[in-house]
Amino acid sequence: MSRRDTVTAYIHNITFPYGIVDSAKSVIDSITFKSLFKFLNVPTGTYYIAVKNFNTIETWSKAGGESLLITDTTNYDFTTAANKAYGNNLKLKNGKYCIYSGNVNGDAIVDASDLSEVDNDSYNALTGRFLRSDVNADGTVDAADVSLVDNNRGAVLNRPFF
Ligand SMILES: [Ca+2]
Ligand SMILES: [Ca+2]
Repeated sequence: MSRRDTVTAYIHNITFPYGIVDSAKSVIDSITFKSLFKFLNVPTGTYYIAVKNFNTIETWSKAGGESLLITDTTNYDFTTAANKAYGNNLKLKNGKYCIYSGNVNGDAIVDASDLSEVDNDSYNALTGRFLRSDVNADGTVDAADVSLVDNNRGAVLNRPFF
């Protein structure tokens, strides 16, 4: 991660239709890769945790769900193993399992439409903070971003239902 970034975490029921029980936004630290989310409406139980950032693939926690206690803090670390995400939907990079970036249009897949948007913005040499096509978050949309989206092409949302 090259900067702190806002992530939304959703708590989903473990059974069909996997409805959202609660959600919270927080900022992931670029050094520790940690963030604290406060959920005020989640009874003790087993849930899926889904996380989404503005240009990543939404990523769900491992199959079977996670036990959350109403009275306590639960730590969930996606970075330690591929199977921390539902369907092993993580990419190993520099020793950490990472959420796929490059989903600049915020749908469920990294594909040609994302690539096309980044390619256009790269051609126009867009600069600025928090541009969704600036996938590596360095403030400029250029060939490095195009390459990153191209590498992640085919990454898809993976969850217990479709
Ligand atoms: Ca997309
Ligand atoms: Ca960039």
